[in-house]
Amino acid sequence: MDISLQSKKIVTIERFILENQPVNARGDFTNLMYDIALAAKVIAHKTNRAGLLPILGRAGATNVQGEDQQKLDVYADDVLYKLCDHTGRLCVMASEEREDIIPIPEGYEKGKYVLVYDPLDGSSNIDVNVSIGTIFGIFRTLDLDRRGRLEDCLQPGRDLLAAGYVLYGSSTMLVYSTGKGVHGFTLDPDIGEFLLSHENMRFPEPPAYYSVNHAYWPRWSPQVQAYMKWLRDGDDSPNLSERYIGSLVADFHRNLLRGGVFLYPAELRKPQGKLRLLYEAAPLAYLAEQAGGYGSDGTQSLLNVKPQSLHQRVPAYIGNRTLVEKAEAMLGTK
Ligand code: AHM
Ligand code: MG
Repeated sequence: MDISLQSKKIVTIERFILENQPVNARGDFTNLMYDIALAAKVIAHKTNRAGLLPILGRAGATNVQGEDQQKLDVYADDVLYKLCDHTGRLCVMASEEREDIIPIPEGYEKGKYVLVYDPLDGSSNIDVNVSIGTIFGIFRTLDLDRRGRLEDCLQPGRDLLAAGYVLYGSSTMLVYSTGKGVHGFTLDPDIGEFLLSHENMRFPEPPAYYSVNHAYWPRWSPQVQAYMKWLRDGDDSPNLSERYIGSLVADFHRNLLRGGVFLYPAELRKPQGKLRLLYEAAPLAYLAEQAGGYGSDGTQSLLNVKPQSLHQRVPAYIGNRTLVEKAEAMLGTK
């Protein structure tokens, strides 16, 4: 444990959630946030040992079963599911890892919330020890009967009650918003607690970075190419440096701290882009707005796009408001 007693206060995520819950809250929402924070710790415990399991497995053969060999993204999906399915707080879930909605199993009470998540985004980076993340969003169910239907999951980002991400990086951080600013917590692994480390995060001005996969240059429209040039050396541009990890949570987090824009544009032959609206683009656009930034599909706020299907993809421009509005202007849509 290495908590500096010079800091004014030490605030655990539990205390912060409790103190910031809506006045008449009955605790379900607060407890759901605890569940997610716990899932984050369990997943972090495993990701921190990525690469070790096969070694440890051979050494201590007693307790190594099939699940230790599981791919980490499947493991993370399972952890979130198993921590949330039986609590009576959720009505239905949806995960990037699963084709269909995830019903609450028979025999368990259903609650009024809907959880959508990408359990481990950027998982192709695991094997090369690059930061990865979990992204989540919480809606209220639209259904008084709490049947847990597809349409309860297909809500626009504008209707999110909360969204956040967990970054498994040099330290593990949980960053979330319930519509009252964006707050970041760092996991102290010794005491197993997320402690408030970044209160009220805002995209700084002037921004420093743009993040895009430049290898796709030939696939972009002339307007997208012109915008990329502007970001770098346009007349009234902040002359940004490029930083691209290829791991969405890590790229977004760096830009939130340093200022910048993350881009995954439409391509000429893939106009829908790559990112998933429900599990990736909408939650991060929600956080961006809460941090004074903006998320757009190039034509409109990502928060206004209503998903038509669970795994719908969408082009995405997310970061400092000035940079994203410039994208909309240069793409000729505004
Ligand atoms: P995934 O959900 O299959 O992990 O893919 C999403 C990831 C993001 O983390 C990242 O921003 C993007 O894919 C990188 O894509 P690319 O390799 O095309 O640059
Ligand atoms: Mg993903």
